[in-house]
Amino acid sequence: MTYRYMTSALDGDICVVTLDRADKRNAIGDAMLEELEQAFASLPSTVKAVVLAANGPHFCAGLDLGEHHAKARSASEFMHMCQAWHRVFDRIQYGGIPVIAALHGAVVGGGLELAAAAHIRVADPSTYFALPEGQKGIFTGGGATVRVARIISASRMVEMMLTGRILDVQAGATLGLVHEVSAPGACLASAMAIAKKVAANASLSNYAIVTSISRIAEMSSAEGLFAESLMAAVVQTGTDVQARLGSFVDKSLPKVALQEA
Ligand code: 1HE
Repeated sequence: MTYRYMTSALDGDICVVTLDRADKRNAIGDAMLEELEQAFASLPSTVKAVVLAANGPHFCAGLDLGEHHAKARSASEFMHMCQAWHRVFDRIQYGGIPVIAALHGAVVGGGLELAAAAHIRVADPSTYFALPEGQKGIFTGGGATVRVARIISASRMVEMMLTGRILDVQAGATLGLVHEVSAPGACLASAMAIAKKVAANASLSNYAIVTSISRIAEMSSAEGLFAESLMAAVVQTGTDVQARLGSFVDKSLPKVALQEA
């Protein structure tokens, strides 16, 4: 599949989806959003993890403000556009395939909303985060009030938006936006290494991890425990459970020990 604003390439059982609109800092317009949806909707069944990366000096500058200005969208047009972003980012988060984002430079506005839909975020030391919508006279519309607020807390997000505060990579790590800081220039390599490790897990376990934990976090304890037991029952009947447990029993599986990390 060829795209105008991104590339999608297979590296074994990893698919690398790369935002490729560096001249506009990977700002997301309507056409790019459609391509993003297509890229995640058309993952081959052999893919076990996705790395989401970006070309150019920044990961993503968020909504294409030039297009937004030119289109002068009505309230209902903007609502529909936001719902399209929600649909696409939901597909990324709940598609059942682990997504590892490789971040660098600006991860701002809708770029942060996109990164928040990924399951693991690896960041180059150059990475910084901001939600500058208030300064532009708009508001988040790509899911930040749900995803970013749940990661960093609603209170932190309110302060971040009111003040236009920019979080550097260390602040992002402290708040949970960054899971691993790579060596300078190595976020893609680090993300690929993590993706390979993740891809080696049982696919059904990965499916359960990426689809059920965030949803159960929104349930009551009673509902969550019930949902967990159902999910565990489904995973337990997966095809490679017996073989993997057998490797533990015959002691060929590596132990859970610090040196294995
Ligand atoms: C853009 C965009 C954009 C850059 N839409 N064209 N997002 C923001 O408020 C971020 C606005 N952008 C910036 O603050 C800066 O551009 C960056 C810090 C991201 C990058 O700075 P820099 O110096 O590397 O690049 P630049 O010179 O500012 O921009 C290069 C080009 O990219 C330039 O176009 P050119 O034709 O003049 O070369 C910029 O206009 C263009 N560009 N960012 C369109 N965002 C669902 S709601 C989501 C809400 C939001 O995401 S609001 C947007 C928040």
